[in-house]
Amino acid sequence: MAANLLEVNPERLWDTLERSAEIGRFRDVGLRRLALSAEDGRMRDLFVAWARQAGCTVEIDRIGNIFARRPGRDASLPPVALGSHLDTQICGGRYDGILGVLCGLEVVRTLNDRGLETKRGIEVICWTNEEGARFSPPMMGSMAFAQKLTEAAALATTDDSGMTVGEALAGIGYLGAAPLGARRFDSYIELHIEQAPVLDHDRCDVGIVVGGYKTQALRLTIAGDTGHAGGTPMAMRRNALVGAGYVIAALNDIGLAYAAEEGRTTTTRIESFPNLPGTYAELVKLTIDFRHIDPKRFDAMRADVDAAIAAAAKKANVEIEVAEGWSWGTDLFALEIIDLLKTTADELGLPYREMRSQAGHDAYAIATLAPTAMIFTPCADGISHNVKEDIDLTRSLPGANLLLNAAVARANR
Ligand code: HGY
Ligand code: MN
Ligand code: MN
Repeated sequence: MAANLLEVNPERLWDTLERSAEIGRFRDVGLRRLALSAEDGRMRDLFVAWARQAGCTVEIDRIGNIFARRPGRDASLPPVALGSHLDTQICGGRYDGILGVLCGLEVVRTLNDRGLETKRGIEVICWTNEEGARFSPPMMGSMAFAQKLTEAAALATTDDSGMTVGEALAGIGYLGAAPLGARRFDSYIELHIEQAPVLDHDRCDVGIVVGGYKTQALRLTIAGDTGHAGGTPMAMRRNALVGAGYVIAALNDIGLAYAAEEGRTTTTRIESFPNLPGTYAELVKLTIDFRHIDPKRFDAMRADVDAAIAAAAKKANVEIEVAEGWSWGTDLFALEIIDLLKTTADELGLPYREMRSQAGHDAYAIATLAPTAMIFTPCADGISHNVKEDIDLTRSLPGANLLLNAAVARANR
């Protein structure tokens, strides 16, 4: 490696990851660290302590986003921002989001080791509630920061227990003072595990992400009528759960039909009322999610999804109301950052592949504010949002070193 190129400290990075995985441990190897839970609060406190020990100033904004800045020579210049999220899914893994935040911290620690000062500062960010598992929508903190979601709407969002985001933030001490979006970034580079099997199966250790799969969530309200499970003749029933069943099966068939061209469909959440033995459903709420690498084919997929919903309503003799949920993807990341990553990877002698993200990330919202791109590192068989999520540190170090050297090059340009 050329003399001026830097390397992270593998032992320290691994130790930091292992210590973070002790907070919210679930099913032994996984994590349950839902956004704004007590576990999320403890992980945030640990990250803030680490950042301060590394000489960073720390600010918290109104939605709990954490900004840990290592100052540069010229404080008038906006920093190079790194980071991701520390919250997890309910049966989450130890690396989704966390690897990106802690690789950002490792960049700071490595610069400290070498006594290197950069022209622009380096800022490591922890975005609030990327997963949207407890409070919907996903990427709440980064979208509120980018004004894609109002502060009031975000703070008023409730979880299944009725607690609001504002109450939960106050409860863990992260209802910050800094106004949303008041900070400027020179650029944003997010390192994240791929959460799909391409890099792992291709034995490639670095993905340079140029954009995302077009993604749409829909919230379906399926209305029928309840009745006696025994006495009601089949022909008289308007069972909302049957309507949901027809939608779920048809949606999966569409996903299978588009799978070869990189389409995906998923039914992610169902709520049914009364949901009791002896009777059947008068109301079902269903959340579905579909994605495609090609925006044009996405539109064809959407037409098929709409037709399937209409057919299910007819067949089950129920009404189905469709509300648009969150959507993202396709936004190309900034060519100047993509080129920086490619040039730096070449200097480091790192093979890489250009790719699109199948998952949503905070980088999508931040790409509307500053030149942005992502680095993917492999995870075992692409497993994620599952406690079996796993990485091989030696296959993650190339991405971490790419992040380090690209961030320094960008900060000193
Ligand atoms: O659904 C997503 O892609 C994100 O991980 N929440
Ligand atoms: Mn993530
Ligand atoms: Mn995730």
